[in-house]
Amino acid sequence: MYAWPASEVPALPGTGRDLRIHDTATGGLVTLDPGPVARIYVCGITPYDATHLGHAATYNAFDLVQRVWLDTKRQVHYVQNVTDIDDPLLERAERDGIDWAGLAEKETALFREDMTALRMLPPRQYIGAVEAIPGIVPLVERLRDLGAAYELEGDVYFSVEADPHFGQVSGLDAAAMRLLSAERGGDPDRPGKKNPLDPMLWMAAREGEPRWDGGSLGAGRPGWHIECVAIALDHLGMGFDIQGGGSDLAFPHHEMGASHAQALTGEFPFAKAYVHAGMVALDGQKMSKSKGNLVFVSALRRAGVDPAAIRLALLAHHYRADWEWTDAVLDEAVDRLARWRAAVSRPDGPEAEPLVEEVRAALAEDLDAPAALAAVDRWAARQAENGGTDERAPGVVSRAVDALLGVAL
Ligand code: 5CA
Ligand code: ZN
Repeated sequence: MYAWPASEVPALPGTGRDLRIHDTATGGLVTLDPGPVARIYVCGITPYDATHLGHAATYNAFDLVQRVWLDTKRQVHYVQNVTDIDDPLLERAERDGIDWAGLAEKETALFREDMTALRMLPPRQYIGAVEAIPGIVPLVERLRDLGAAYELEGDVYFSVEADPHFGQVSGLDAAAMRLLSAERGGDPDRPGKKNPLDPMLWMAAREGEPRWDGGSLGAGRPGWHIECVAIALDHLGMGFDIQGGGSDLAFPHHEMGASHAQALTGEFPFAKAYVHAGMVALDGQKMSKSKGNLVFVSALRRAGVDPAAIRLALLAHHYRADWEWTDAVLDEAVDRLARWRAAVSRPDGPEAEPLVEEVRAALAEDLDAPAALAAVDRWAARQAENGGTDERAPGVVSRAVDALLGVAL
């Protein structure tokens, strides 16, 4: 699939800082030491509805990761998927009496527009589950040949016991895993499974559902976790720097993905860090397509909200926090954008280099965007109160806000 156009990332004076970031697997901050090309995989949308602010907040976090890396003069190899075949998509298409593939295409197109408007950097590879199927089938066959997968009434399951490191991403106990598995697409109560937690790798064709050639697996469609593993291994290989997504993906999705890959290759780890963004809520509940309590990025844009203000609203919250979207959050972001734009539109101002260093330091320490915003606020306040004499300052600030925060002033 094609992704979306990249906005330019201006180069900044001085040098960027190495990222320290929270890793779910170790439960603490890790200093990543990527090579000249940092590698990141971020789980993409399941395109059965429009992009909401929860999605946007999660993609914003990983966009910041890229911006910190780019500031250290590294290249970034970023891969993202689109789960363009899965149960929720089929269920929504059935409910609305529309074609599942057309629905996926339409919502993916809208996602691209939202990402472009929000100035999110595009992935180098943007891969749909459907187009990944020819690569998924041999992986499932190999897992089966290794004894890490088994058949149950034509479906193929992964055996979680096949990976000695299973459980290390989420650190959850078996009871907690079982509960989450039932909530998040698993089938722990299906009779005949070796372990209730075992996830499906390949689902045999069901009456009336789309199906693909599965070679020796028979016709069917892929499970969810193996989709991301196939795409990540194909483009990034083992031991890439960050596997990213919202905190609802830590278990089972990222846990199972890591185990699939580790069982397939005999190598450890799948990713050096598992990074998870907090959940955005509306009216006290996690924003989710299944609950329908959503604020869509596209709806705000249609209502005339500047995408830069939407982005500032996201940046005002630490990526790991769970937070609530309210009108006040957006109003505050609109005010902040106006203050910043006024501050950089003057011909001179207070010295900018110390501010650039503050923003760099804040982001390098577990992506502390609220601290970065506070630093820019202080510069803008000094500009409003006393002004300054540095003629380069407004330009430097506006380039730094663009390069490091993705906000065009
Ligand atoms: N296609 C899979 C990943 S392979 C999927 O989870 N799709 S999704 O559309 O449900 O979610 C896309 C991303 O947005 C995931 O990283 C998910 O964790 C994140 N996300 C979903 N809801 C929220 C929310 N309310 N707040 C923050 N992030 C969210
Ligand atoms: Zn995924």
